[in-house]
Amino acid sequence: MHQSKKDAIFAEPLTQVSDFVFDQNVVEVFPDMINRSVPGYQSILQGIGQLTQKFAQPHSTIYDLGCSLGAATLAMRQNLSAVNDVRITAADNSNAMIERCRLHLDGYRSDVPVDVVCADIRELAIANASVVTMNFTLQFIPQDQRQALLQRIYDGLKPGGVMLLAEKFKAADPALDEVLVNLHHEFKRANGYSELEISQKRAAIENVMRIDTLETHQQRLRNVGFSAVQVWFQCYNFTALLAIK
Ligand code: GEK
Repeated sequence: MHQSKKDAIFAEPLTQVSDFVFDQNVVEVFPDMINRSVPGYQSILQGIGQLTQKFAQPHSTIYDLGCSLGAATLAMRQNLSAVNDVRITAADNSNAMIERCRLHLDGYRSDVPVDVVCADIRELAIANASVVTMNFTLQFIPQDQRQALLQRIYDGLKPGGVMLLAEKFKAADPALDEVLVNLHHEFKRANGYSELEISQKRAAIENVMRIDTLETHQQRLRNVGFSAVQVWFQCYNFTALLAIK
């Protein structure tokens, strides 16, 4: 990973906080932002690599949907070298992210081909897949479109294939949710974010990132056909699930 600049996007008071967008300013600080904001991010990437090694099938395609700078693609690619005739499609609809992602992946050697595409994942064809990763991306898809997207992923997976889904979630009980939210804010404070940064980021993200309960995620995965659904990681209100076809 290139040395990332420090995220100070919300450090100064803003008269009006606009909706969050994945633009060039965010690209410049993205690795620092996600590492200081998402508890367990590195552990989740490591687990994605391990699970990819277990579930990748020869002659199949591996997908990284909402790839940003390609961190999950890299984690998967490092664990794929021994799998025969496999390729990765990494997709994101932010052009700024995709351009930097290409540069970033070029910085590492691998025999596994990667197609980096600028596309809306709601329109991307998914076929012959053995692993589909959505690492903190479904939360940016409108809630009423999530099931249709998951259905297309399920339909595009081969039998025995896996979907790796990581999301911020909310606890069904409001009092317990507050406990988790506070733990997360303490995590951000401990990583150097100020109260102002935490509250302005929250205002910027609330219209673009809608979070579901864990139960909603699990039910939706079952609704589209996944028979085996399992949480494999959780830290505060951040979780990673695997769902096997
Ligand atoms: C990581 N997975 O580092 N189509 C394609 N991309 C989208 C869409 C869409 N409809 N909506 C949002 N995105 C990465 C981190 S970040 C998570 C993923 C975060 C993209 C968006 O442009 C951004 O790059 C990514 O989803 C979400 O493992 O910033 O919290």
